[in-house]
Amino acid sequence: MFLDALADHCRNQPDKPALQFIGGPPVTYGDLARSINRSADYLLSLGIEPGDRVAVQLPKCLPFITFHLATMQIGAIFLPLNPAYPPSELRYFLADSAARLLIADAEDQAKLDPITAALPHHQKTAYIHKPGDSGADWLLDYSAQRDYPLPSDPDQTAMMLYTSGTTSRPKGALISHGNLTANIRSLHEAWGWRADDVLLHALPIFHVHGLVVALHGALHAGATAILCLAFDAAEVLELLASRRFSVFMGVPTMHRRLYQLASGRRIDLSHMRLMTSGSDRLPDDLFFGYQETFNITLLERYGMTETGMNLSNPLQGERRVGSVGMPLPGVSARIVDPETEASLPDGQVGEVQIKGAHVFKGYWRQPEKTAAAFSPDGWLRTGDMGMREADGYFSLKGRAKDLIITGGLNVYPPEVELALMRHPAVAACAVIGCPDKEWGEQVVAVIIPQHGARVDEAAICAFCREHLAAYKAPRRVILVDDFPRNALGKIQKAKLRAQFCT
Ligand code: MCA
Repeated sequence: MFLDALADHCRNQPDKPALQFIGGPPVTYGDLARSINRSADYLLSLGIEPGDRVAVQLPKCLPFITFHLATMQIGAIFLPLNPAYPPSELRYFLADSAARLLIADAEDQAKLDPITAALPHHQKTAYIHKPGDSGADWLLDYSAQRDYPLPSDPDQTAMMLYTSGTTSRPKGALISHGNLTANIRSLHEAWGWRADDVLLHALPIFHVHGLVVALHGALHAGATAILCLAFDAAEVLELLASRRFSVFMGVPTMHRRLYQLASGRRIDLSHMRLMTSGSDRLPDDLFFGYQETFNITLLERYGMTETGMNLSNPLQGERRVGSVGMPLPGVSARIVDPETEASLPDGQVGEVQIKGAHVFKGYWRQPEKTAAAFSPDGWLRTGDMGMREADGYFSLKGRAKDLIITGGLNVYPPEVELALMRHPAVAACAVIGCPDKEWGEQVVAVIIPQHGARVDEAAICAFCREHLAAYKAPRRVILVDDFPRNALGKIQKAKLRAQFCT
């Protein structure tokens, strides 16, 4: 499994750099093994047991990575949390997951203590001082020597990742060791990961993209990952041009910024073995702009939290503009009629459904939602619309679900609408995504104010930021007297988009 491959690299190449944060010292595979063992020893000293949830809300730093790997190593369930979550969202994730332990930045103690004090399952918050500087120095008292048996049951849950829902609060998607391993093996084969690869890692690590696809990818190959603390386009472009790297993964907003920064200059990046784009559709102009400016063809792929990666353009062969490629090794994909779930012929648009050993186990304590996620014959309903061409390439054609993707992050309108409805001046609202060149889409709130209420648009946006992570908050507020509705009284969002997304 993935952890076995990592353990082999730690044994066989202990002096090779596994990771290095920009500006920090290299962390060899031997160092990484010691840090993971110390972290595991610490977790066990607290009585953390297999199946317990260990939540981590830290910036991008070494302790995040070592606690991630150590949690999975002892059979517990790793729950990463975006540092941008405001207290109300955090409270929900910690309560719903019944996490026993939270590992967090000491700077957030005043915010976190009142939340965790009220949670019955919460045992402890381990605060790390300056997590970006100190590494895990405070763990020096714990043993780095003990060898912990690695989980051997592929069905054992390794990670829990919250995904929002179209009709409900976020759900914890349970990803097993077997899921992670199946997906990383597929990617290894399809993308030709090599031990001499050097990954430039500029993604956040609290999502599947940055944590699993990028970081696990490099570690599984015994390669080296160089990590930027945050995405700074100028820094990343300079590093990419330095010829020290072979792999880079980004979302379209990142690629857009790199492309715009080049502003017409030709910068040769053809030495890069692999540059991928995902988490949102890659616009055609960016695909061609990259070829022209950087002399490289981006490889677009398609995945989701519940599965990791599903489809990919080929490493060798045609990387087709507007296409997310073909199923990865071990992955099956089909296009079905969204009503009848009958398979559709090539060239027709329907829902994309996925099967394979990488597909998640289900949602945490939500058997009905888990059942609803699958067709009667066991295919995962992605909620994405797509089409298969006769030669096997798939392309995405919109969404069956009410979802906005901004900067590669999913925002579910009902979640924003719920927050808006808590504002006393809002009588009714509808949240839509409007196309945006930089972000892909922009969150826009269309509001009917309470009778006689004065609505301050800036205050509405600020109110949302108190209750939601900032990227979910509306960028624009539009006031209306009424909504277009269908015969059943349902708001017609397509009409709102046609009217207001100009
Ligand atoms: C930051 N802001 C955003 C977003 N990110 N607004 C909308 N959408 C966003 N995604 C806002 C901040 O709140 C802030 O607003 C302002 O933009 C600048 O914030 P900053 O932190 O400086 O932004 P940034 O560092 O420039 O971040 C942009 C980014 C980042 C680098 C594109 O969003 C990012 O790393 N996106 C990648 C997300 C990702 O990894 N997705 C994978 C999900 P203000 O100034 O008003 O406060 S996994 C997935 O989707 C599946 C599995 C898959 O297929 O990969």
